[in-house]
Amino acid sequence: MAETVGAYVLRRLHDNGIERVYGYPGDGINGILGGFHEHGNEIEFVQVRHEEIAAFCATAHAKFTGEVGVCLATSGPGAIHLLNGLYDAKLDHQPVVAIVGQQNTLSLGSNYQQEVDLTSLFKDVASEFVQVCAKPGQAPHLIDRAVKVARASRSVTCVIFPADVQEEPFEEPPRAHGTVYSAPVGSSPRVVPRDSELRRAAEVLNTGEKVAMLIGQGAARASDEVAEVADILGAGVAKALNGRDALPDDLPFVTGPIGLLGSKASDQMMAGCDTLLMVGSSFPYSEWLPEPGKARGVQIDIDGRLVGIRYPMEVPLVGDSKDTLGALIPLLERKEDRSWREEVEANVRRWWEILDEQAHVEADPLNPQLVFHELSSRLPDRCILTADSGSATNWWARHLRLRSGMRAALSGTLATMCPGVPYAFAAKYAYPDRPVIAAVGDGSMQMLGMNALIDVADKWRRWANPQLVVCVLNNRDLNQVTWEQRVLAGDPKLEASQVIPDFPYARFAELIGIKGIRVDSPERVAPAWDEALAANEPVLYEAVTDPEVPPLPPHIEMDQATQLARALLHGDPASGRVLQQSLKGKLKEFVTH
Ligand SMILES: Cc1ncc(C[n+]2csc(CCOP(=O)(O)OP(=O)(O)O)c2C)c(N)n1
Ligand SMILES: [Mg+2]
Repeated sequence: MAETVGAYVLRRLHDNGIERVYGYPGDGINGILGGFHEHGNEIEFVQVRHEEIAAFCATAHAKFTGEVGVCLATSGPGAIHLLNGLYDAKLDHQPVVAIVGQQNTLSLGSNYQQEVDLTSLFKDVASEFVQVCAKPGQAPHLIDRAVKVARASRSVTCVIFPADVQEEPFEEPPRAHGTVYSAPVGSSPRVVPRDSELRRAAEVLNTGEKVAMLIGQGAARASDEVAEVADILGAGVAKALNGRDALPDDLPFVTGPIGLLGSKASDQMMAGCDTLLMVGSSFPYSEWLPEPGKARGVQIDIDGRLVGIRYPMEVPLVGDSKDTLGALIPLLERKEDRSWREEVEANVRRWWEILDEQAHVEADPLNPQLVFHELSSRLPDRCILTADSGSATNWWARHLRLRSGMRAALSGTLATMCPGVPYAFAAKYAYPDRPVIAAVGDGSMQMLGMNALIDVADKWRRWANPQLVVCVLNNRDLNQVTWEQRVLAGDPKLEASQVIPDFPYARFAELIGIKGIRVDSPERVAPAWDEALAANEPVLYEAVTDPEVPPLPPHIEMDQATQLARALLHGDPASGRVLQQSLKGKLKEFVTH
């Protein structure tokens, strides 16, 4: 029997190096699913609870492996469910291919059931490439290009397969005018700027006396070069959240995260520097960078579209971060005056002390910072960390001291809720031997995390090392937004929108067959981590935390303090406790004016 287009699609994906597809079935993709009977040994179908989980998994695969992630969904509702996860990939510049079904070609345009204009729907998220396969002979080049474009432009691409085309016999395109032949090949070129540009950059960096570096995910392959450049220039290094595993936190000159969720040491470095070297980052919040005009700037990015769009850079260098830094190093002069570096390192030491103090402030029943503080010293070697979006992201960003060889990811730019557990699940598929730890809010857990936990409970026996801990902060609140209402908008907490139902997360875990641990007193935090990290099965670590511990930015402007005061005076239901907690938390460390 001739091979169908559906089976061919899988064969061609495999020829392009794809080994795994995350997805959910539907009759709009039955032709492709049928192909797994033939190609299931070369390319694995991983079924998850929700198409959004599939898209997050494909994104996480790309983030952790650097390879293209693939997700598969049916026409109409299935395709629509993928979108949020795909936008996460798009905004964080990850290569992801979405394969989606469509109704039969003969029904299209008739207002048919589940007929959605998928090309229009995907046009924005897959802005680099979205195409419909109308004839079998198109399948080779559409699959090849979807993978090539995703890889080369680090973006999301989409191929739409009408159900009837999937069932047709596959035929190579005829050798005729108007047809094309493609190959599943790609190349990763060495991209370095011209010598003259490198010399200009070196002049700026050699002239500066107080150099600050900011690195992002683009520096991930360049840790050694980043550390060497920082040493030569006597610089400190701050990290955007997407680049938090690009350099370990136990180096004395690493100031840690930057921005609202950042460290005071990063803030002090950005405020005091005279030169900024940004590597592989498009950290969006420019108010946390030096004042425009106050520092001379050099930026390295692989994508010419992304240089000089956050800070008025003097020398943009378009190139691979590792190769470009490598080419720059011989041109740099070692700074003999180390006083700036010493100042940065002193601020870093002080910041870790502040975090330690913050973590030990009493709260009711638990200070969420203590949960991360105790985890930090226990992080297993080579672990993979994932975070969701919420107040936990603050503590995850600040308190966890990553060591060399560890990995970390979150939804950096879309900052969507829900990727925490799906990312952890996909990390286990990519690296079944490595311990994985996810940090998730109770709101995200209720929104999608619990569904993804069902996938964990279903699949963990396939992993060589079953260590996967999902830490849920049970604060019965959409806490990050509650604090944004107070501090940014000056409004009291709106209970109707902020309070969420209490739920027994640890018991839920037990119910679906994995270990659950509930922690609601400070003495239990550390022993519970020991127990969770020693378990030979996935664990849900439920921490019952206090929503009134403020996730404050590293410095608070006067107007933010005024907004908070306004919120508290205007009937915030927790005003007494908020004040008490803020004062206990040595608010003064954070106030600048
Ligand atoms: C899909 C989505 N919806 C809404 C938001 C806005 N938002 C950001 S953080 C947050 C609260 C998350 O609550 P939870 O998961 O309980 O974490 P917490 O802040 O309480 O630690 C919300 C609603 C978002 N980022 N993504
Ligand atoms: Mg919450």
